[in-house]
Amino acid sequence: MGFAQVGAESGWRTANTKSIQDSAKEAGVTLKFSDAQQKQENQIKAIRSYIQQKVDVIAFSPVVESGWDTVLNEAKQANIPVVLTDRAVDSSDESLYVTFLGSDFVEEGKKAGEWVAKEYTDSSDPVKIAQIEGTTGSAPAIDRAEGFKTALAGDSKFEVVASQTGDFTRAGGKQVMEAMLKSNPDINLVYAHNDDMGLGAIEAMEAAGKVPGQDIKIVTVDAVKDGMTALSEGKINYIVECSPILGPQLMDVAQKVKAGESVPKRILTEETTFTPEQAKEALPNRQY
Ligand code: GYE
Repeated sequence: MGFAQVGAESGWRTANTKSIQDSAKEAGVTLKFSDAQQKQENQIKAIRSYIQQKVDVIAFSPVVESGWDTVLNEAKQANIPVVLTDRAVDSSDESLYVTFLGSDFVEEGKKAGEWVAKEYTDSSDPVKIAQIEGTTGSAPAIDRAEGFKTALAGDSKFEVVASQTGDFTRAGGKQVMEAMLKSNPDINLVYAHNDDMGLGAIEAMEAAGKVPGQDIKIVTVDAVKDGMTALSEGKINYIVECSPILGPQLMDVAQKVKAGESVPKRILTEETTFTPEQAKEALPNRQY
């Protein structure tokens, strides 16, 4: 298997890489692995080299949604099946990949928005929201924004006053939050598209003398260890889980595809949500 990973931008990604590498070993799959450092051109290069090496299966997590048709057609011409892992492409030609394995990001955004709606259900005051987006053009950034918006659309007291990308990194989240605190010092809530950006935002809030989780509420997506720890301490108020443990399912799918068996076109990951209390309970047994 040739696997073209996005990068090492977050705790989620590190856990995802480990899951893929460990499961390949366990399943006896020879893994060629590349890290694209969040650049599409690097992923395209890696995929082309896997085609040249005639691997049995190519799997990758597309850094952005668009611009894949050419290279995926090259894989198709070479008869190498492609498994989309974690993130989707926006291609209309579904014959370019055998399956898409990963989370429903729209649903995750909705869960975050539904929590916000519930949290402020008794208040009629305006709620000023700052959104820290994931990598521009990536499936999780697009879908998590959409789901969140949908969940809050019915109530005009919710207002997204600022929305900027933090590229899914802690440094990015911090930088964006610093700027937002200057332009919108009266925000009530931050919705960050992943834990790492939420953790960066916490640093910026504390440096500005605000108490994260109290002065400004925070909801994030992922539920990696550092995020769950901040949640258990009350610095984050709610986390929507997105599981990075895709390795075992990926190896299973790859082996079936190689054996000529059919697989479902969409394989969904099961996920939950966490309050601070639930984070405290879950943390001791959390593997990532
Ligand atoms: O939420 C974020 C990572 O694609 C689901 O990418 C993944 C996202 C995840 O950098 O932490």
